[in-house]
Amino acid sequence: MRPAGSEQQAFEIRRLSLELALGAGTCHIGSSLGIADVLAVLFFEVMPVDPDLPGAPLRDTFILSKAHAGSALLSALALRGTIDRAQLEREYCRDGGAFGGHAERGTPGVEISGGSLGHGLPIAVGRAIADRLDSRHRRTYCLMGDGETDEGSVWEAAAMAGRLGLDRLVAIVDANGHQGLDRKLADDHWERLASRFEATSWEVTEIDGHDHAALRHALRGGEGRPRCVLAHTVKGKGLPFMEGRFDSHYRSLRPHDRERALTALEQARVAA
Ligand SMILES: Cc1ncc(C[n+]2csc(CCOP(=O)(O)OP(=O)(O)O)c2C)c(N)n1
Ligand SMILES: [Mg+2]
Repeated sequence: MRPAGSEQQAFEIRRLSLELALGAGTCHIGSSLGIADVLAVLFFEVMPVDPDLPGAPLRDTFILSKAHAGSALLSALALRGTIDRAQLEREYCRDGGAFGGHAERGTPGVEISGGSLGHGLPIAVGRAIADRLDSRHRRTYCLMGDGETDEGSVWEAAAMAGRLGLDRLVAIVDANGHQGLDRKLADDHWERLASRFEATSWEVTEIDGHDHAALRHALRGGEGRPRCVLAHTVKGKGLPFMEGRFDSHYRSLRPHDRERALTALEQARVAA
């Protein structure tokens, strides 16, 4: 069956991320493919972006803390019309181009210059506090890697958000069990991670991060407390020869990989 709605957009995010990786010969492709469903539901259903007013003050805010997956965010923004797709395809990771491998502030729709992990949540908490003080009723979403939650700054920010009951803040943890090139998390990691958020007064919901109905429901936010969405994903999702593999983290795709990769992506979609 042909996917529709946000499922179709997730496929398009994957395909464009792949095109960017092929064009540039570089990219954290596994990390980008894994979060395509989260971004599709956020950008096309939960948190619409006005293409004419990318910086409008009343829209919800999305912060990609794991900025090495920037190609997925840039793809979502291009598909949403916030940035120019042709320019993105031409200039992504090219000398003198407007778009680097990590998403950077200055690009419409990109809120922070990331790269150094552990900074997105503290910034998101600051945003949520400012919104509360200024009576702005928008949500702030922050997407982090599971490995990233090893950073102490994440927990300082989480403790403050919990204490202040920032209920318009939603942290999404991309729970793929991979932390870069060679570490897989222990089986009881998720229980311990959830307990840690709960201990700082967050509401935690654990879902399949590729299930759009579950994402739709979870991403609408919590009541009275900040919400953490533990979204279980597969690194490299959508490209069977990359799924769950460590080397999908930073894999250079070359022009001769093009047909195999795009065909595999299409076939995996038809099979889903
Ligand atoms: C503070 C910091 N330490 C190390 C790195 C190098 N680094 C880039 S991606 C990555 C893996 C992070 O794992 P995770 O957050 O789970 O993201 P995933 O690889 O699963 O997308 C690391 C260690 C970094 N960018 N920032
Ligand atoms: Mg990870």
